[in-house]
Amino acid sequence: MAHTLPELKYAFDALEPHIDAKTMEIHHGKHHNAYVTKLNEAIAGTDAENLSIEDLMANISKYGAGVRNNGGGHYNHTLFWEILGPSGNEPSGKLNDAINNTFGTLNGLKDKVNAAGATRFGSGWAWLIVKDGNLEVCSTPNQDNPLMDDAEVKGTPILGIDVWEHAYYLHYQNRRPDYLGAIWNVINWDAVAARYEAAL
Ligand code: MN3
Repeated sequence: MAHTLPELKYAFDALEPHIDAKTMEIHHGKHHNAYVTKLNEAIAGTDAENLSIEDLMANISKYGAGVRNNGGGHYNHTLFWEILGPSGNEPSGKLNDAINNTFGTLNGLKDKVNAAGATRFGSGWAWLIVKDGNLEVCSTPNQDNPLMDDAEVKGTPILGIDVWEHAYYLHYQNRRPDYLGAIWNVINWDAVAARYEAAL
């Protein structure tokens, strides 16, 4: 089964001014597209061709760096586009209760995710995951993610923030904390809540 680049459900400029249109266009059309192309090349003719992207992540230790980096890149960016959106709403329902129970407030959660992203050296991702029914914040290097069978902290990702420089450099240059501060204006919490309920 060949993997395909998912279409964005909003325009490249829909997340302005927090994420600029040029960054979105390059990030989706060039970076993510390259992960998909290289993943398909890396799995061609192997048993990995028959696995869903989630099953591939859950068995990633059996495969080489090409499958890991490009498969992780495809999974991570697919999730990223889904949990972003122009409307910038607030968490509600069960997810909101869980956030308040675990982190005190929504700002408590944001602080933890921002700290995880700001302290991830080099390139990687900051995550909100469901682990044993509870919310937890962690980060991963490169294109790794918490679904991988050899991840340091394992769980089901429900929100992921890309902290590679390609995600923010055109608009924020080296100011990763400014990007992390702004991205909360364009989180689609309905999508995060749907992922949360599915993970329970
Ligand atoms: Mn990226």
